[in-house]
Amino acid sequence: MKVVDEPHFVTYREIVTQPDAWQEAIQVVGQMGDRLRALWQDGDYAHVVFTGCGSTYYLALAAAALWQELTGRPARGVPAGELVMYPHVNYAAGRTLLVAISRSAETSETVQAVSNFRREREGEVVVVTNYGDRPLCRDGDLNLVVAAGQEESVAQTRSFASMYVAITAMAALLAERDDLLSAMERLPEVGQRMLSRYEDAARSLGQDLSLDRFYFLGSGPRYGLASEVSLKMKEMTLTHSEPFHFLEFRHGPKAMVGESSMVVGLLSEANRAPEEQVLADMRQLGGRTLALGEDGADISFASYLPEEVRNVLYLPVLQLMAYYRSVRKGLNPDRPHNLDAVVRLEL
Ligand code: F1P
Repeated sequence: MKVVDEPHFVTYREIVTQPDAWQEAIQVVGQMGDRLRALWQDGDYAHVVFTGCGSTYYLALAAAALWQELTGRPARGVPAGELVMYPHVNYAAGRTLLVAISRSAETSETVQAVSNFRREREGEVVVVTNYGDRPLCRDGDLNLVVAAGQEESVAQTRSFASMYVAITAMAALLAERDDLLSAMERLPEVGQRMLSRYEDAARSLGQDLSLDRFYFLGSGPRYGLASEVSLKMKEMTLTHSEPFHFLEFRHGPKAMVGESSMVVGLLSEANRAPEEQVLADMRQLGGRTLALGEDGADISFASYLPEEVRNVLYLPVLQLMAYYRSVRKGLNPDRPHNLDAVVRLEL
């Protein structure tokens, strides 16, 4: 049976309704504000570890970079499986705040990492999830549950963005940046506008099957997000795709660039010139490029929001591009090849 080339899959609905879940994420953090502040102040943490698996590991990477930028406290993102197998190379001495991120709140490695942490380490656990009634939440000192991010499809889109917005709001709150928190209120409206403005572009790029490889470049707090959109390409479209830090791309990976490659740049404000130069160099080599940024890019946010809190805006158009490519390839974006929504293991 031919798959119709229309947005009938739940993944589509999940992508386009995500601004509502962002809104809820901001509210949830607002409601938990006093408890979060008390935990952070009483905890006196030497460092913060963010963990998850797959998409939520990439979220952990993005979250750790943003957290350290805003709060000044050392933070890192580590896959939950690595925390289980190699705790000594991933935890430093001193009290730790462990932030466990999981859409399902039941991924075995994440549940195990949290339970080991509670038994063996000094510190507290914050769980960030879309489901409040699942095993991981039993071990959280504090659970941030964004129910509006729940999903039927396997690949994370709305869920990822909702949890990322929750963590962005939590970082702004604990950094005592009320200016950032109030700016975030405008995110859902900007996200909605971008989805309507750029859906045609996402569709035509997604439907271009002359492209056979994608590279997503992002630096600093954007590397984790570049990794996540690259994973969407793999999961939904079974296409060769890799993420890199911008300047790393010249150190080997560019050997793969040619007319069938698309290099997507998640441009920053502070380092825009050297980042744009990487894209220009790749065009010289015959590659195609797509730039996303606040203004003057192929996909422009025009958000007027501070850079620290607008990173979620890189996601929706690229998720839609993966969605349309999946459908054009005759795949089912809701049920990617070989994947389950939750990985359950005997650990
Ligand atoms: C994590 C995850 C998903 C991925 C896959 C398996 O789940 O790796 O990101 O799409 O299908 O599970 P979770 O712990 O965030 O629920």
